[in-house]
Amino acid sequence: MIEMHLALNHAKRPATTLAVDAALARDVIAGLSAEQKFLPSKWFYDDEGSRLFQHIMALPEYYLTRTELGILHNQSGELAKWIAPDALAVDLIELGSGDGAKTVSLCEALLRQGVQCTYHPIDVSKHALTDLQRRFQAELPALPLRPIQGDYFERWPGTPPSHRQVVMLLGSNLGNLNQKQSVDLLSRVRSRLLVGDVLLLGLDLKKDPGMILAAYNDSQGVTAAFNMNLLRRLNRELEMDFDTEHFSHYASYSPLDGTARSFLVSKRRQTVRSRILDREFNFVCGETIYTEQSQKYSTEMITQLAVASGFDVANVITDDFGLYAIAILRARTQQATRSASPATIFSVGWPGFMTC
Ligand code: AVJ
Repeated sequence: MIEMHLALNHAKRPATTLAVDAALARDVIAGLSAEQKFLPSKWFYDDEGSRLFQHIMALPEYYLTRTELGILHNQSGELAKWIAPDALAVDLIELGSGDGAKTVSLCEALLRQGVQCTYHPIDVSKHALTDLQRRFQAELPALPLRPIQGDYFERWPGTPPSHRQVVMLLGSNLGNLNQKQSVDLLSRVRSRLLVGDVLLLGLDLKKDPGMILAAYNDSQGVTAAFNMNLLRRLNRELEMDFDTEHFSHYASYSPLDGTARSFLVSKRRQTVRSRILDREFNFVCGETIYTEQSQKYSTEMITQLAVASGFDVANVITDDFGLYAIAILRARTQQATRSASPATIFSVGWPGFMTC
């Protein structure tokens, strides 16, 4: 149905027609037609969105990035011991490596401890991988580097069974997924691993709710601009007519479920159209679009997530203030995960909310 609409509208157009991302079109139609409107947060990251996120990471209120970097830097020796507990050679596979800035000190520590290690950074951004290659060439030329551009699971590196695979998913990126999506992703990772292989997860922890809320509602309004940029993207890529003056940013954090949520709020009753989609969407005054969830975890939740996905928690390493964690999970034998049904797994303050 959707493809037909797109094709028809394209046929009517002159040669200057926009290249429409069919997945974006589908997500927008589904999300803006829902009873509670929503848009998946993965669409934040066009060029401008990526630039704004770089800015967010440097904000005083956004403690996540610098705290994680601190753990990777200050506790790299300790982390290295968990990554390479035996004499096996290590294949370090990073999902969403970006430019590799945060992983250098960890790799350095591995080499320092005499671990035979190959680094396989995977990222969708070619640009980020080029920066990564330059950085590692300059700072750690001795490390064998095998960058992979594309989708994690399509491009998963083949490594010898005699090697220990160590997968890293950092940056609190898992937090954007709801509990089912998280278990699905970690289970897919688990399916690529052998018993004893390791998964390192960078996760934000539950803490003072005011501190968390401030991280998603910064005083300079950069997070608001980041959220609002999604509407600008839809205007450009789907020829929509959102007037960003008539929407505002709203962030919430609930200590009950540990979920920070971002919304765009319609400041008035209005109708937004897309010529390309041949649709219009009505908003009443105060109606919200749910654009992002950022999960905060307790140690119990980390354990539940691990167990539900076929892992054991080997250790949880935090900064001195307990703000942020790098959880070290170990792939365990599969049958231990078959007992509980997903509905009963998350008994500790993590009720199932809608997909976003
Ligand atoms: C990139 C998903 C970790 O959820 O904290 C930052 C994105 N959104 N401010 C997060 C984000 C608003 C970020 N992650």
